[in-house]
Amino acid sequence: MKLYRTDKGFYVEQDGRYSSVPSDSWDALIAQDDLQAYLHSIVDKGEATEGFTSAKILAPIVSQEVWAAGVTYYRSRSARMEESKSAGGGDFYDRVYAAERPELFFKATASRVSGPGDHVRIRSDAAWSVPEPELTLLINPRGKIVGFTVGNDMSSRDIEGENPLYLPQAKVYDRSCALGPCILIGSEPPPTATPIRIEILRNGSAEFSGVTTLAELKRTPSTLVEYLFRENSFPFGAFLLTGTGIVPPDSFTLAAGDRIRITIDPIGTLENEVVQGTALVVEGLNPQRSLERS
Ligand code: DO4
Ligand code: MG
Repeated sequence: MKLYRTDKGFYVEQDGRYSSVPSDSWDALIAQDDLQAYLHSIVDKGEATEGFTSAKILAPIVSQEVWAAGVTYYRSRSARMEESKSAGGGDFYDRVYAAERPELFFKATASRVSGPGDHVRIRSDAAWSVPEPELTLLINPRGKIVGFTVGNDMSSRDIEGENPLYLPQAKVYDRSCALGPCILIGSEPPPTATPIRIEILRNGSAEFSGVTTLAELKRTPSTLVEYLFRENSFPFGAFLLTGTGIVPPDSFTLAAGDRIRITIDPIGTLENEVVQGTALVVEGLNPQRSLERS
């Protein structure tokens, strides 16, 4: 069962049938005690809705904070150790990969998040930018995983590699995160054999493609959530990106115009075009954007 946030309201999909969800508040909807049972009761009514096909799908976020886990795949550990070697940071990544406590960092507020079909941005002061395709958890205010979506943790590798203390600048900026296209409702993650795929198209042809599976994820989603909610409350719930297992070769950097497609089959495909420059900063800060559908 999938939940969509659109410019025409919220829709739930099951077996190809879409039903409208009679709620005005995304925040209240996803905080419901038994979201899954509630949505099932709507789907069971069988009121498939044609409106969905003409609706614009929005990022599935209103007031939630977005956090991310890092170095949860061996590939990420090795890539970070290499990029930060000359800054003396390599050892940190190895240690956090092996440690009991995971790396968790603040990633984005809703105004910095792009939905399906929106632009994502690369920083103008970065020379080495990559997308990071990540299974993303939706956690309700009581710390329970209520669904899953696809996340893109856009990152500036030269900035984070220069000094690990620059991580927030490498990770948090306008449109540095994309989420969507929907929330796959449930508390159990997809099977470990599930592939996470990325394809980056430049001028229409594949510039890079990669695949990993959830079997490579070193930590369980529930352990990551347990650490995130330690000493921290999230009145509107939170998204947690679970880390990347795909890192393009060091010769690769994103360019304006690239199209990034990330697919996690039971959820869907998140596609965004890359832009660089300041014009979108203004659009990204437009408060109307977050009022499109609260
Ligand atoms: O520690 C740097 C960030 C790691 C990260 O974002 C990832 O592994 O996905
Ligand atoms: Mg990441």
